[in-house]
This record gives sequence, C-alpha cells and structure tokens, in this order.
Amino acid sequence: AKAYDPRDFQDKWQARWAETEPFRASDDPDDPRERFYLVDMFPYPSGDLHMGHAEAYAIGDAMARYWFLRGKNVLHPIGWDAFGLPAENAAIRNGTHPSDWTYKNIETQAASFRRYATSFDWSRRLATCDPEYYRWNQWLFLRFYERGLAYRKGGYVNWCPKDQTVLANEQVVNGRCERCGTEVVRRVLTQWYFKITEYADRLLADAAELEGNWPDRVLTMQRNWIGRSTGAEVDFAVEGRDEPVTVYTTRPDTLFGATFMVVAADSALASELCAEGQRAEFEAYLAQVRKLTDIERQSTDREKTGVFLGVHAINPVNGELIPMWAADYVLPDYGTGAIMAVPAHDQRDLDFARKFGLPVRVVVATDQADPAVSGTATPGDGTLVNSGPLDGLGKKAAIARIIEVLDDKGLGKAAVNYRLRDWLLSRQRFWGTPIPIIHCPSCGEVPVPEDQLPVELPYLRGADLAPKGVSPLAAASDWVNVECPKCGGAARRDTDTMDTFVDSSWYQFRYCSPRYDGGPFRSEDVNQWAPVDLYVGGVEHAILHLLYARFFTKVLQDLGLIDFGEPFVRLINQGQVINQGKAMSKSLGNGVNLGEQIDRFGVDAIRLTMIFASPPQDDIDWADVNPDAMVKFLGRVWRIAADVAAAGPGNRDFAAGDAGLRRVTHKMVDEVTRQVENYHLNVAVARLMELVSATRKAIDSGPGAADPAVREAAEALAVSLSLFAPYTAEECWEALGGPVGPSGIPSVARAAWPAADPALLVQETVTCVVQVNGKVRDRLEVSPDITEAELHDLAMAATGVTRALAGQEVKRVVVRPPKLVNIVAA
Ligand code: ANZ
Ligand code: ZN
Repeated sequence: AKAYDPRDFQDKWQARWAETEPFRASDDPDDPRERFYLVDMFPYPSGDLHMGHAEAYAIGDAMARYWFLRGKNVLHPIGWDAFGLPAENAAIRNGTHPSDWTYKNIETQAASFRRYATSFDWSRRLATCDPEYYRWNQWLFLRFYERGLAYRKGGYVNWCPKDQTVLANEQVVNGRCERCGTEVVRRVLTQWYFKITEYADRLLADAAELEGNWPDRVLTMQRNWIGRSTGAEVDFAVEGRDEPVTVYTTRPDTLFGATFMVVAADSALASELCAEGQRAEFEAYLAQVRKLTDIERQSTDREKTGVFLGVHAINPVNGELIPMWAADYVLPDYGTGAIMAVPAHDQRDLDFARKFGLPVRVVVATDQADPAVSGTATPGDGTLVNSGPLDGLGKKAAIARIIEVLDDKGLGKAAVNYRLRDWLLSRQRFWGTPIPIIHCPSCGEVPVPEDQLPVELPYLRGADLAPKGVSPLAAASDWVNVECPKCGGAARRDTDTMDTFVDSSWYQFRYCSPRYDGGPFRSEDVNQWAPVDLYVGGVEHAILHLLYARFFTKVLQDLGLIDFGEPFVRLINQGQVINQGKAMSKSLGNGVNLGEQIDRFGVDAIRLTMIFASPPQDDIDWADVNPDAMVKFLGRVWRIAADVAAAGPGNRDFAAGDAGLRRVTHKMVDEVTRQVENYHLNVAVARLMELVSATRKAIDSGPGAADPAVREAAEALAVSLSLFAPYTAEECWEALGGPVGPSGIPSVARAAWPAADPALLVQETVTCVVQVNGKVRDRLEVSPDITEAELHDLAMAATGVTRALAGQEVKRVVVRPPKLVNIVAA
C-alpha cells in the first residue's frame, strides 16, 4: 500500500479551498445561524511567518474550525499591523520606500497563511498602512479631538536616542526602548496625547466583567498599570509664599510624623521655591538629575541625593516648621510632584533622612524596632502615637479621622491617584498615520476638514527617512506647507505620525465592514458581530495593546458608534515556542525555521505538534517535541480511512455496528467536544489518539473495516481531526465519501460536528464487595474507573459498614478499586 505523504495532497486542497471559500462569513441579518467572532492578533509583516505565529494561529484556527463545524456563522478574519519602524529602517538601509518592504512581506505571509491552512475569510483582509484604513485613524483622531480626548501638551517624555523618537510609557521596559533596547532619556517636548486617564475608573471597574474569561495575570497587569491608589491631598503653607504646596499621600494618618518635605528636583515648583542663597547648589544638582535615566532614578538601592531649597513649610496639624528639599526620588509627574516625608514609616524617606541628618519621629507604634536605630521603616498598621487627636486609633480609623479634620479646616481632602498617564501618541517617524491637524499662525490648531481625508503620506524614500530628531515629514516642504482651512493663510501640517497602537486599537471592528467608506465601520455590522467572542494572542500585549483597545472601545461607545463597552469577551494567551529551554534568537543560533519544518513534516504534523505539545497557554520547547510521531499518527488515521473506503461502499446505518466500538467512539466524541470547548486542545488530541487505536483494533482483530461502527469512527476521526490537521482530514473525508454538510460546500471543514449519543455514554458499573473483618457487609455499584479515595469514602459511608462497625475503632482500610474494600476494626 501507498505510504502517507502530505506532499501528495497539500497543493490539491489549497487550490480547492481557494475556489470553494469554505470560510466566508455571512453578513446576512436573516441568516439563522448564531454568530461567532474569533480574532487572532494580526501579525506585523516583519518577514515570513515564524514558529511563534505557527503556534498562535494553530490555536485560533482550531477554535474557529470547531465553531464552523458546530454550525455557527463564524467570522475569522486576518489583516496586517503594517506601520512601524522596522519597515522604515529597512527603507533607509536599502534606499527604498517602506511600503515596498511592507507589502512584499505581507504577500509572503499571506501565501504562508494559505499554506498553513488557516480558516480565514480572505475577502476581509486589511493592512493598516492602506490609505483606506488609516483614513479612519485620522477620522477617529478628529472625533477624539472634538471631545477633548486628543490634545497637545509640553512635558517630560521618554526619548529613544537611537530611534530618535518619543516612546509611550508603555514602550519603556526597565528604562529601555522596547524596540531597540537603548536606554531611554527624558526630554521636554510638545506632543499629542490621548486622554486615557479620563477612562481610568471605567477601565478598572469593567475589568471585573472580564474576570474568568481573561487570564488572571493579564487583568492583574492591567490593574497594576492603572495603579489606582487612595489617600489625601494635604496643603502645606510655605513661609514667605502665598500659595501653599499640595502633596499627595496614601498615608495622611502619618501627618504628625512628617518632618520634612521633598519636591521633585526637575519640577517647575522646585525651581520656583528655591531660595536665592541655594540657587547655585540647586542648579548644579538639577544638571545631575537631568542626566539620569529612569532606571537609575527609581532604583531603591542607589544612595539618596538631594539639596535643601532654603525654605520651610508649616505642618498644618501641629504648626511645626519643616525644611523643604529637592530630590530625584520624587517624580515630577506623579501625584503633585511633592511629598510630605515621613521617615519613620516610609523607607525612601528614612534613607533620605539618615543621609542628611533629618529627624525621624514614630507616629504609628508597632512591635518592630525603632526605625531611627534600625534603619528600617515600619510601613504597616499599628496604634497612632504622638499624633494629638489621632492617638490610640488604628491606621484605617486615623486616615478617616484626619481627612475629616483637614476637610473641616479647608486644608486637605480625600484623593485618588493613578499611575496611568495619558497616552502619548505622536511619533517623529515617517511610516505611520499623519496627524490630521494644520497649524496656522493666526488660527492655531485647525483640524483637516473631513472631505480632505485621508491626509496621505508623501512619497519619501531612502535617506530622506533617516532620523533627524524631528519627523522626516517636516522636510517634505510640498507636503507640509498648506493653506489654512479656516483663514486661507499660509500654514503647516502637523509633521508627527501616530503611534501604531492606534491602528491596532480598533481593527477588530474594521473587519466587520472592511470596505465601507462612510466611516471606520458600519455600526450595524459591528453590533451584529462584536464584541469579539474569542481573541487569541501573545501575553506581551497584556497592557499596551489590550488596554488601548479597551479604551478605544469605550470612546466608540460614548460616540454612539457601537453599543457595547468591552472589545473582547474572552482572551487566550498562547505560550511561546522556545528551543533548548531558551527563546529563539539569532545570537543563540537556536532559531527554528517554520518553512523548513513544514517542508520536512508537512503542515498538518507541525500544527498537530504545536497543539499536542502543551495546553495553549504554556511554552513549547521545540527540542522536546517529536513531529515525526505526529506524521506517524496522521498516517494511521489516513490508513483507517483508506481501509474503510476499500471495504466497499459505505453502510452508514451506524446503529447496526459493533456496540463496543460505538461506545468508545461516542465517549471520545463527547470528551473531545468538552475539551475543545474548554481550550484543552492537547487533551482533545490525546483522546483522538485513543480512538485511532480502538478503531485500528476493530479493523484488524474485531468486526472489520466494513462494519458500520468502524465507518462511524473513521468519519468522526476525520471531522474532529480537521481542527488540527486540515489536509489529512480532507483527504480522509474524501476517501470515505463523507456527506456534504448544510453549507453545500464539499469540505470536511463544513461537515457537521459528530454528536455523542447519550444512550451510548451510559457507563457500565461493577459491583464492589465491602468486607468488615473478613465478612461481606455491603455491595456497591461503582464506576469501573473509580479512584481509590472515592471508593474509600463510599465504602466507609455504606449502611452495612456503619452498622457492622457499631462504634469499633477502624484499624486499617485496604481499598482495591473497583472491586474490593477490606476494613479491619476492633
Ligand atoms: C507620606 C507617606 C507616609 C507615604 C508613609 C507613604 C508611606 P502610591 O501608592 O504609589 O500612590 N509619593 C507621592 N507622590 C510621589 C511622587 N511624585 N514621587 C515619589 N513618591 C511619591 O504611593 C503614594 C505615596 O508615594 C505617597 O504617600 C507618597 O509618600 C509617595 F508612611 O506620603 B506617602
Ligand atoms: Zn488660519
């Protein structure tokens, strides 16, 4: 007989699918099928698909195929996240236009996706660098702008000296540029922001809705990123100044222990407060601070530095004069940029106090050593002391009480703070969406009129794109210089482009009406399909992309464009594909090439290896897997189909088939169904393997290949295997002459999912004998696969046993599942 070789039929099926389009979604509102919307995070077109893609898309594809087979109207689209720096850097290197590189890579990936047999609705493909896509980024930007949700401000920004562009806080990882690893510096620049902070509370509150459907760690990361804290704002009068200085504190209860204040050295306030006599020292210190990276600044083991500002503040509760210092450990852009320092109960403040000889006063008594002596602050709960009206109270009561006191005197109030900053969205690079604003010397910021959208990128290539610290667009004078839409005078276009995270914040909605040109999407279509039922992608997007997409969804809801507030009902993060215990990388030389793996083992075996190796969320070490075993397994399935086909025209009167095999088949179908619905895809494959063994046995040493039960098993195998190994499954289905499903499309992917017959799922039971001191005292009907613990508990509770024991002490219980329990008592 011929051997299984996937190369014999991959091309054939690829051509058929291109022709029959089995995965087109229907927008027909009268289509009675329930809808299911599944989105895989779209790829960045950096080259061909790699092993990581192969894993992620194998998972998403299995789920999409499952819901197709369950008769749902599935939307499973694909597109490309096509703007961004790598294309621009390649263009500079090669003297080309970024679009050359981008569209070429998109074509390569599209071809690889087709070969990988992903069940996409190809009619909806999009690329965010298409003007007909980014036009709507601009349109949405203007809607945000009208609502005050897009604005420009000057301030400290993260600047990557290598890429010569600003980065959002989210793109700075441990003080380094997320892209190139260069240490980020802080610079003052005027930049565009989205006011995501206005949505902080909603983003936090609605995270509760996602609980159970999103991985816990993603929700935790989002919560920490938003970083809501509660406390109070307290006003401190300053000697010789009319305006008080307000601090934000999470511990207003420790106010009596505030022995000095610290202002961020690089804040406008510090420079304002600084007394003339201290000016020179302050300026010298400030110059040092400006050189620091954020990593250095926030590191806790660095020795504290600072300068006295030459002024004193007055502690509002006890009238004490306390010195004001400038230091770098207080950040200019958190809270109010100034703190009351309570060295006894805050470690940073204690380190600072010990370095500069400032007083330490305990106001919360604990059982720990005196911080002034031990050098360790006591930040926990305790009993208030040295605190006037707060004495004797615990932390919580003291916080409530002091807020009342401050409120009464008009010196403070309860306050909430967020770690979340507004989203810095402008970039000084070329390959992105131009910001649709015109700057006019007389009218100021003027939105580009809607009928002039899209503002298309000018054609720049090669060296024109080299980073210069300002956007390359600034040098394109024909493009930059325009008439002001308001007054007709000479004006200039904004030359920054948008962060590419804008593109990916709403693409999941564009898929619902991808060619629509009356808006970013047709609301009816989005409301029919979205929110996305299942979103599959990497955990590296836990905060950036997923938080931004949630924010956009809420704004779109507020704009009345959609009628829901969360974009993704359920989220799955796939693990990584690593090799020899390490992430694949050029420098380690442990990269595995997906194309080569596919050439060698075939698409199906690679997909199946990805799925079988581990649960979707776990990493896969390619050094530990064995694609050859998957090739062998697929060959066994394929031979079962061949044997059944060879046994003659099919008898599909399954009820007449062998009862034993039917039980196995239905049990496996039932299990596979449950495991797939719970995303335990690796377990589902294990069950299919059991079914293959049982079927092979039935063919070789049981009722034989012509038995209807064998055909039933072979058909069930083909259909369920199609989730993971589409080519082999099609080939088997065709050989078996399996029935065409309700769609009329002759493909196993559009057949019907096998249904488990409950009558065949009823478990047989066995009789278990329970003895006490060698005498049979009870008999139990139990499942043949009952566990030792379960059987133990059942036996001890059996009536015959309790009666026989009658107060005797149990010495020993011997459990031999499923048939015998022996109890020794005295
Ligand atoms: C007095 C105090 C006493 C504080 C105490 C803590 C413990 P989270 O939870 O992150 O919101 N703080 C406020 N603004 C700051 C800034 N711009 N830079 C650095 N630190 C700042 O932290 C709030 C606490 O961090 C505040 O409460 C303040 O110190 C400090 F026993 O005030 B606390
Ligand atoms: Zn004007």
